[in-house]
Amino acid sequence: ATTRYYLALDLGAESGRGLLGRFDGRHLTLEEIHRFPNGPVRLFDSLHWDLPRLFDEIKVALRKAASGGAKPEGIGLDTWGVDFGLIGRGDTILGNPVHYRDPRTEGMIELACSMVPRERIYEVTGLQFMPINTVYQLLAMKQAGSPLLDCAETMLMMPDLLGWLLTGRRAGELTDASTTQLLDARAGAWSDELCEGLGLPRHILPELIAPGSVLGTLRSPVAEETGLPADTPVIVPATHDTGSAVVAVPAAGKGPGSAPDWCYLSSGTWSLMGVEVARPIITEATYRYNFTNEGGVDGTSRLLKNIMGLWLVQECRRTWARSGREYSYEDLIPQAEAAPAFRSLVDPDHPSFLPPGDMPSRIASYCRDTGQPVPDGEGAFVRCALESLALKYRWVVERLEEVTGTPIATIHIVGGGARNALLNQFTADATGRPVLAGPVEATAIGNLLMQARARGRIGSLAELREVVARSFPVTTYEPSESGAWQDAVGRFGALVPGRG
Ligand code: LFR
Repeated sequence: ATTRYYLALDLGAESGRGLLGRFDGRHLTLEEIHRFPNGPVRLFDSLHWDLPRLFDEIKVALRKAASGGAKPEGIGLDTWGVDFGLIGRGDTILGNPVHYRDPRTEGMIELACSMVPRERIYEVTGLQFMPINTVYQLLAMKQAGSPLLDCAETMLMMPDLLGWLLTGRRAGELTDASTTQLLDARAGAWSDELCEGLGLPRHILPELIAPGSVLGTLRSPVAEETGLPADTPVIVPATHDTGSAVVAVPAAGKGPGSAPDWCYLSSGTWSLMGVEVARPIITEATYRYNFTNEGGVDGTSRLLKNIMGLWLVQECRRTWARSGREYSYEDLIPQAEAAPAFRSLVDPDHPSFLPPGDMPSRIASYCRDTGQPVPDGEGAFVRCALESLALKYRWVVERLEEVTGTPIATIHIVGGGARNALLNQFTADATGRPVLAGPVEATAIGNLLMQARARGRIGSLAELREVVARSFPVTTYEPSESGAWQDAVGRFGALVPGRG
């Protein structure tokens, strides 16, 4: 069989990678050809992404692909959601994209809901209310009288922005557009009603294109600089990383519209937990639980919830490192295992945990405020974070079942977090369901296989998932010790506010 090559550029909040995929029609193999760190850059009081450097790293990945001799028949980009850049006249980049953890969005949900009723915003978009959503970032710019908003011609989400730098074409890929909370979830089109109601410039929102489309080919300066042929197509996968990750869940044989008796948990900086459904589910209950409906491939929807995820641990590690205590996960996990069980629990999604900064002291204040002992020592903090995440997963699974009316038999954990065996076991134990962990590289795999599909090498989403199941191993964690978690489930439930 002919082997074909694809290049995935997968950018996360902590790091970015270039992965070369080799696909022989049945199996996919991966080779990481480039990796680089990512993170916020503080300028005065705001947090930015370093767009020029990110684009430069992408070009390094392209160059490495070219010098390796493989001629990819596609290049695809995916990144985290909600963040964007603005483009002005003459292809001027208007500032560096602002990081979603920047405090500018404080109070913006409340402001938006005073202009358009909260229920109406949800009814149209089906999106969970989170301060990080694009719509609140735009509203913050408008409130601040940002001169950039006045001269913007086009707003492009991060993957679209990088795709524009590669190809020169301005377009908005649908899955990432769905993270803005400006998209009409059912129509799959920008909501004129919300733009008007919130006073946001409708004209800067780009033409929308579906995942699996060809964005364009490389601009000739990019081709020359990197050594890749100028006719190399840039294909949009699900450019929202979570969308790509869910594409690559190895639920063999299950395609869109089939009963969601499995759920996914895409585990990276965030934990995104939910089910794939044939159309958005926007009900009183999903509103109350603040569940989101994000756009997927082939018209599917991801009914899910954002859970703060391993960010809690990442930010603890950064805090400790600042005081000279550098720990790897390999150091921390055994300490967490040795720490006493169920001593202190937190709701991982408490708003105080969202911004960057000293995480241990925020966890400590949460424990104090809720009458629990403050964790003593690194292991105890990590144990608290992992147990609390597992308990939140259970909370979400139960509500997903309630909303869809379908029992969830298994939990597929994909992404870097699937490496965390302790958290996987906690999740199986807390939820009483088997956990299938892997692949770790789901996002890049979904990106690569959507490119292969766009080139006609794979048929349906179900077939694509069979390729994943065939190509990458999965580790099963059976639930045990479920009894030990019962008391913690009750204590945890009391910490989660009604809206969740
Ligand atoms: C995961 C993710 C989530 C999104 C968050 C912020 O990487 O894309 O889906 O809610 O990052 O963009």
